Amino acid sequence: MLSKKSKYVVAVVGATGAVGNEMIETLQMRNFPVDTLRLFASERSEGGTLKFKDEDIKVERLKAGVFKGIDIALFSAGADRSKEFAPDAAAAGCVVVDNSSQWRMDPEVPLVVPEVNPHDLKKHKGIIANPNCSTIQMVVALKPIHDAVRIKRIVVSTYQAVSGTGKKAMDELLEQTSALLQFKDVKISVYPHQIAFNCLPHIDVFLDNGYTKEEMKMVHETKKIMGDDTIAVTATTVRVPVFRGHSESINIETERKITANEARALLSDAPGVILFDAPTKNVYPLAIDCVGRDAVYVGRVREDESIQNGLNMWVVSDNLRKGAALNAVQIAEVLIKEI
Ligand code: 25A
Ligand code: L14
Repeated sequence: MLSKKSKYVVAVVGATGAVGNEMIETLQMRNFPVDTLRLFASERSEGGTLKFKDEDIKVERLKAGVFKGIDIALFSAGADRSKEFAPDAAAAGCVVVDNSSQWRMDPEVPLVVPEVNPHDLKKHKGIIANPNCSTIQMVVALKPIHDAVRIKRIVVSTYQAVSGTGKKAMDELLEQTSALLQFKDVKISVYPHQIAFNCLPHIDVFLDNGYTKEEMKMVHETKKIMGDDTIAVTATTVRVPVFRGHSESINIETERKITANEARALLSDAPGVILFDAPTKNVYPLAIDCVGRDAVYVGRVREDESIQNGLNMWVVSDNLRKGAALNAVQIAEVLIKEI
């Protein structure tokens, strides 16, 4: 368990990946009290270095036994590595904040968005799960509305950036776009189809019910984070040719009536939210404007005229930042504040 210190030994597991890199940057930017930073990745990256506060830090290979003496480990090296190494890390006294899908629905593991359910952190037993990127930005925007008028049902469609899949997917979008503009053949490797100039209704694997795993993560994780199993959620998750920043079209049905103006007032005071909603001036959230920013941006707030109590909104955030690295660092910040 974590004990109170002025500075902590922190590890980033999967440090060379898209999310890992962002974690290092976020620790630096937020001035997290780091005593020593340890960086882990696979043998491919062993011996390389990454910068943290002008210091070159060696990348170490992740293997059994490395977590002794580490206070907090931020994991983002995929579910298999989390399954293999997080329990060992926790047993060695290290608190793990895990960005993979491995532990999220485990009843013993808190699934936390600090703006929504920080109290769930108290129950942790060494592993804390960081939710899916699309779910995080959605619950940050919907929590104040749920508290005010209770959300009965959510219908969400996502427009997700390629960086969620990692660096190789960003390279693929760039290479395919460049090839097409030069009238060359495109190479397809990361996704099952061409992503440049296209939209793929397919994120993560397909399940027996016809939904993708990404869609079902949004269903299950939303209920767990909100602490309310009665919210009905249905999702369609779509990959779009955007490098960074997930956009979401969200429709909700609420128990009690809320007007668009009342919803805007709630959202403009909500923690972690920036209301960006002046459509007559062409002001609404855009993925390209959210890159490198912390907030969840909300716009296009409208009453759903097809039902009694309904709203539509457009929600955008940087998937590598609030959707992954920032949320993980914020969890670590709450942890060290509350011991
Ligand atoms: O298993 P999952 O959950 O489905 O996750 C699959 C991938 O999704 C990303 C992450 O990719 C992960 O690998 N991911 C997972 N959760 C995510 C989330 N919540 C998420 N993305 C967004 N949100 P990534 O590229 O972002 O990060 C990969 C990191 O994990 C390290 N890693 C991989 N295997 C490891 C390992 N670390 C320890 N032990 C292992 N066995 C990986 O380090 C990276 O830091 P690396 O050293 O393997 O990668 C260094 C460079 O090599 C490139 N590369 C990746 N795969 C290959 C490769 N090069 C050659 N051949 C390959 N097969 C990478 O581009 C990287 O730059
Ligand atoms: O956190 O965009 O479960 O490919 C897995 C797939 C995050 C993003 C997760 C993607 C994700 C991801």
